[in-house]
Amino acid sequence: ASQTILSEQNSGVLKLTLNRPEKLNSFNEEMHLALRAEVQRAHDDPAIRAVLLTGAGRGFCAGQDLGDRDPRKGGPKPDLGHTIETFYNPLLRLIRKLDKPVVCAVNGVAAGAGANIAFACDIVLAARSAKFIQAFSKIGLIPDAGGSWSLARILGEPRAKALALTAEPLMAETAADWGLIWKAIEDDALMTEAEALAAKLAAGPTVGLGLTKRLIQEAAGTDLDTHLDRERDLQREAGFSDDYAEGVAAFLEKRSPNFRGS
Ligand code: T3D
Repeated sequence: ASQTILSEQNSGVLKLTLNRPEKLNSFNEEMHLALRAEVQRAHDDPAIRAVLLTGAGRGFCAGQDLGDRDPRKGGPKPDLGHTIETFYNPLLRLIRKLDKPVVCAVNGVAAGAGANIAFACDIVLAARSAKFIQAFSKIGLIPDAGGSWSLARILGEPRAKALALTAEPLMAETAADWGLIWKAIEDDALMTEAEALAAKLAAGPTVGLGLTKRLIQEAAGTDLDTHLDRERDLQREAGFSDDYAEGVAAFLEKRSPNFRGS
């Protein structure tokens, strides 16, 4: 197994830690492949009911490892379209398609694709000292890993353009005020809170939570009329889940539900 991703599975939560702290957890090929394999495992294994993504050391993730892109080493110019197609796009699609909640605990600086991978997760908590940087413009690139899409969609053009064109750091608290993330949290409370949240989601009605994620993601790309039909269809599916029956029974019996994720 790769040491670039630390993987722990506990009570339905798959905790994944980006683990190249000396390079601020920037992505080399090994880490790309290891992270994708772990998210795929979350997809395939019914015992996994939530994912928690974080970083080792003082940073969350500094995007692509630029040491692997050193132009001074000579050779042809790299085909970055190929690496996006091979690594970042499949990862982004996998996170968005995973019918289970993905919590991201941004423990420190998140730059380039590192910031945009965080924004693709479902619930993002960040340490108050963490900052988000669209570092791409500093090296002549465009925001990838879904960044130009999520920033424009969440923030609108004025803020999206300013962040992307200037690469100015955005502090966690402002990111929360702007709706880019869920919450900024005191640094020393981040992991406790993120783990509690992931555990709570993993003990939840997994079918209903997955369908909820799907519906909310679909909403921006559809009209209300079409979307009302989707809500009907997915509510039908949720209503057939065992966890719905358990949720209603528990309510009527005035006790806590015991959701099994089916
Ligand atoms: O190539 C493709 O496949 C296309 C896809 C691109 C996706 C992208 O993500 S492009 C954007 C790549 N990322 C960046 O441009 C960010 C580069 N890093 C930084 O700007 C800064 O490191 C930070 C603002 C993130 C943090 O600054 P600071 O001062 O807190 O830390 P530092 O001293 O710069 O970094 C600490 C160490 O991590 C340092 O190594 P050293 O000197 O102690 O041996 C630094 O070189 C290393 N590091 C940080 N980021 C990267 C990195 N090494 C390789 N690649 C990095 N991206």
